[in-house]
Amino acid sequence: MKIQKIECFQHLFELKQPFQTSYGVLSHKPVAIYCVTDERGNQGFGELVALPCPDYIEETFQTAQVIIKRFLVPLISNQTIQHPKEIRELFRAVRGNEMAKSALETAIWDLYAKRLGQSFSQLFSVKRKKIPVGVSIGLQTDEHSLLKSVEEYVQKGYTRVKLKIKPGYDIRPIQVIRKHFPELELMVDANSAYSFSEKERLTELDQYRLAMIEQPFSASDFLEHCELQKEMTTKICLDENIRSLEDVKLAHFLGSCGAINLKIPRVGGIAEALDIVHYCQENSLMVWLGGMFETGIGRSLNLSFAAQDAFCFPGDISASERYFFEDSIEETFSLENGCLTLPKGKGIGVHPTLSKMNKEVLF
Ligand code: OSB
Ligand code: MG
Repeated sequence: MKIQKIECFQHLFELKQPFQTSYGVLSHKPVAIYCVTDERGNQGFGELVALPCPDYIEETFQTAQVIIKRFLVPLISNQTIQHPKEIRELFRAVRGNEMAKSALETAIWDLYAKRLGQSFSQLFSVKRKKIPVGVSIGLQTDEHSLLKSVEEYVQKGYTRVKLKIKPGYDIRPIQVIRKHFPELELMVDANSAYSFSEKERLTELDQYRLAMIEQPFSASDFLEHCELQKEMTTKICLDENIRSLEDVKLAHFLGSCGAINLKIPRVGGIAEALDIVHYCQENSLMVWLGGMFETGIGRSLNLSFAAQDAFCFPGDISASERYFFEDSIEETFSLENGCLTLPKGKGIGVHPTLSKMNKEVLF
């Protein structure tokens, strides 16, 4: 197929409730949907999920847009490709910037699947029609709102709860949740908020039957995570650290974690994500699918991807109603018995609603 046109559709999505993590509050999320068109007029769509500030990883919404426009688009304009896996090679000259790469790479996978007349489920050899999902809860101001929030999501049917923590907001909230929800599948995510000297706070969490502790230390550290994992039964899960299969191999070799939070955009796209899933399966390393407050385009991809057999732990894939007042697609994904149902159409399987968005033709 030949890449004949690339457009960008932008919109600022307001969150229903501001989301607070150890690094800041998010009340609005700028989103860009990239549309890639081939010589037959087929279109593929990919979502840029980067956040406004460089406080999760280095990339931001704006830096990713510059990288896409100035460096990535010229690498694929007018190119003829046989398979979307070639995109990773074409992009190799650009270092890092995985979320920028993923926005285009996932769009080209969508385009490829549509040309073949296949859904992503077919392309990823997925047999499941629905998958159980979990929810990620931001830092809460007090115990009452924390419990109310957990209660609400449990009642809606979410099968696993992830609580954001930071030093000083960790042991107590977990005690409170455990007291009221002794059987809940519960985990925490620190988004690199801890230093090694604070590791006793983390080892103390070992007694609360948490499914895992996500990313306590810095995003480039493998050694301190390894030290901590040696001292704990609870699995350490790496998120920010993992940008490629190489990172997964290093973490596994050193014993820095017992689980990987895989996000397609954080590893540069579907080709790398598939390699990671394969490696984790071969090496019995737990892998599950994380989220980036996606709108519908990104969410539908996540759903099809997380339905692969390798994923046995509920992903951070919320129902459509959870985050935003509006969406980037016509369809809505609703919770039924703790599960979301996979999209059925070709490629990402949903219909983008781009008419209200700001359009820019990049090529
Ligand atoms: O650390 O997993 C994270 C959202 C944005 C950036 C980083 C993270 C998150 C979440 C929410 O935890 C996941 C989601 O529901 O999309
Ligand atoms: Mg995380």
